[in-house]
Amino acid sequence: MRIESLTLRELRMALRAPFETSFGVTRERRILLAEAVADGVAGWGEITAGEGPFYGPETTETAWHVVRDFIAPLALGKKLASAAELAALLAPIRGHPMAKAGVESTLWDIEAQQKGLPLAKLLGGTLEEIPCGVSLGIQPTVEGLLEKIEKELAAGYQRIKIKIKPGWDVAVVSAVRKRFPGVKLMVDANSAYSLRDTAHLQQLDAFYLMMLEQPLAWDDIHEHAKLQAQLQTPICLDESIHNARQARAAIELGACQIINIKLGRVGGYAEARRVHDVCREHSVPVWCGAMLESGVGRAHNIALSTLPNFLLPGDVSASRRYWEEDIIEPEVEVTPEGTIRVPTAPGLGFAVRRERIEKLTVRRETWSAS
Ligand code: OSB
Ligand code: MG
Repeated sequence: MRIESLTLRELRMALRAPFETSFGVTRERRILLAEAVADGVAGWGEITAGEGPFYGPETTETAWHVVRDFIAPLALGKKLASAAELAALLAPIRGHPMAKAGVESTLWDIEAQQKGLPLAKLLGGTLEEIPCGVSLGIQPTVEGLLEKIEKELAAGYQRIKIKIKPGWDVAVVSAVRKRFPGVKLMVDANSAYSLRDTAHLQQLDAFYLMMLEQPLAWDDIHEHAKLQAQLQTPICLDESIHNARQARAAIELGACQIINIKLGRVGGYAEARRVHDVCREHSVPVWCGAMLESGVGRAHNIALSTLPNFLLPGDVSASRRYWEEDIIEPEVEVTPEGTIRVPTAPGLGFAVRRERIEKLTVRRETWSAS
């Protein structure tokens, strides 16, 4: 495939409800969509960088800069045998995995369309339905959180993840456990704690959680190993894992027992599959994390979640939990059993609603091969 053009768009999309984590509150997303054209076929991807550098170092603005000034010049006009080859072309760029992944994923969509395959099949996915959980932000009150959980369970979701931070942790988890003793439950700290909190975090062991996600620093592996040695609850790493090498280090050091894979955080499908494979070799289960994506990123998350070692319910859930109206058709829906059926049409398997995208676009730039 020869990459003829690349278009980047910024859309403003208001969330139906604010989403609060230990690092801040999000009310409106600045969604970045990448559209590439290769051999006359258009493919879509989403750059999942946040509005600010609070989950990871990338932002909407850094991603725009890196795509315009470095990724587009390296990719345009290049002839590739497959989408999997793009990562090597982009390797001279250090970091900026979300910017790279957003562009890389457009080529996987194109290759899947060219081969007449659903993206999941092109990736080597085996699941026809993926198990779904929800991620619930920090709420104004415990009672409000319990009501939200009740509603998500009634919708069928298979596991509940709650965001925690100092002051919203042990007592909240205790209340949730009391009300929902049998539910698959986990917590995500988004790096809100330090090793000094070890005794405090040990209290979570009483609630038989599936896992504690990213308790310590966003760039740490070593201290997570020290904490895991003193904790019964399995640690899951999110922020700290950017590639297969780091995944191997974390597993071999005993820093985690589970890994959350996000397409953006690891720089695209090529690396996501390598992280997946390293985990599988070590019998470490993975699940698909999410970043409040629009339908485009959501569709990619569904495809990724079909790989065989995605053994735990992920954070990929229905469009309507986030948006009044999504930008794909059909919207992502969840079955009463708490699963998403993987589309069987070639490529992403969802149609991109161009007229709606145009309406929401606040900035657009196109670069073409000469
Ligand atoms: O840590 O998984 C996270 C959202 C933004 C940034 C980081 C995270 C999250 C979520 C939300 O947990 C997952 C979702 O529902 O999209
Ligand atoms: Mg997380």
